[in-house]
Amino acid sequence: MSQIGIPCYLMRGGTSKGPFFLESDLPADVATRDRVLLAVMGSPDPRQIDGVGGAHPLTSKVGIVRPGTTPGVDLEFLFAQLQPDSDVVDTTPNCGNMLAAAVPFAIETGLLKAQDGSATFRVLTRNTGVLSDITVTVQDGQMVYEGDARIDGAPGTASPVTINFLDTAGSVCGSLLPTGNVKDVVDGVEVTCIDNGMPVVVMRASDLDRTGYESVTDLNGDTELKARIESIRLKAAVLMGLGDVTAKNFPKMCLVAPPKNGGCISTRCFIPHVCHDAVGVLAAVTIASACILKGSVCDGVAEMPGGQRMSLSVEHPSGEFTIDTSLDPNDPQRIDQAALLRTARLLMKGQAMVPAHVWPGQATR
Ligand code: NQM
Repeated sequence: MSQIGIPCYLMRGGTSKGPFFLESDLPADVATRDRVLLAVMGSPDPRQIDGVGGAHPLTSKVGIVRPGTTPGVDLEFLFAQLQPDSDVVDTTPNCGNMLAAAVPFAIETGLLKAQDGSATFRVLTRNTGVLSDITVTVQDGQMVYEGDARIDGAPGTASPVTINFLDTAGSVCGSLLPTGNVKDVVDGVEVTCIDNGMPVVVMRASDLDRTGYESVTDLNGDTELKARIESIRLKAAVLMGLGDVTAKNFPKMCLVAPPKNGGCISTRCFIPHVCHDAVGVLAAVTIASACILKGSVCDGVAEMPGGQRMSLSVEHPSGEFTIDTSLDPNDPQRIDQAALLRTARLLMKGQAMVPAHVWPGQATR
């Protein structure tokens, strides 16, 4: 007694993981829903010891799914970013990694039905209105998880989940270059403020007296660098029209350096206060977009293959992330479609238990 059980599927999506819920299983009232999500994850607490969160931003994520509500949309996904040590539930940014688990979750729960073979669904990310076509493999009506696809940042191989993003420019900020400039100077550092699915402030690592090849551990311990980056972030966000982002999870802050392993650029991304072990999906799409723009801080740093369709490999601390881009024929400096490979897996299913007081009026079990 005195606990409420909520149907819940723990999913890995790309290089993130977290609980997934049907929207209809959560409180309709947003304030109550957020209290429930905080209780599920065990936030705020740096170890999230009283919840299922993994004490890291990449494992403090929640997926909320419902059927499509407009013609042509099969599924709707809402992403919630929580943090180990804060009580904020942020549904303003996208997450392409958690998105990779949305269709597998929907097949698991019977929300989507598919013929055997390769199945593609159109998914709306409600956080920003971004549409994507997501392809998975189905056998005997069940999601196939085993396969040969490999993504850096997740061990082993699995069945591919391909995501084709259709319209990412200005997802949160309203335009690709929200300051109106391809380059700005903040705190004496040249930056490119850009949003092609994720608001990102791109900076040359060398302009901050770093190589851009430092380890995640070294960067997370570099308090002087983190303080400079946070100062730039707060000011750049105002220029980007995002206002006071003290409690927001964007813009992400990305240090770039010339590629080292045959890719187009090397990255170290702060999300925004912890260095990512890899790189976010839409952050990578956005950084790749900055590489395409003449005059951005990536110009002269990135090594670009050229052509109207480019495979851009974004190097990160645990490998690389390839994005197959197709450029807008009317503006060859813009990506109009970005396709990429992820994998996902159902890790556990059952009920998430929360103390009864966080959801007043709901029956306990
Ligand atoms: O940029 C981390 C992740 C992400 C977000 C973050 C993401 C994206 O790796 O689309 O996937 O930037 O906080 O899951």
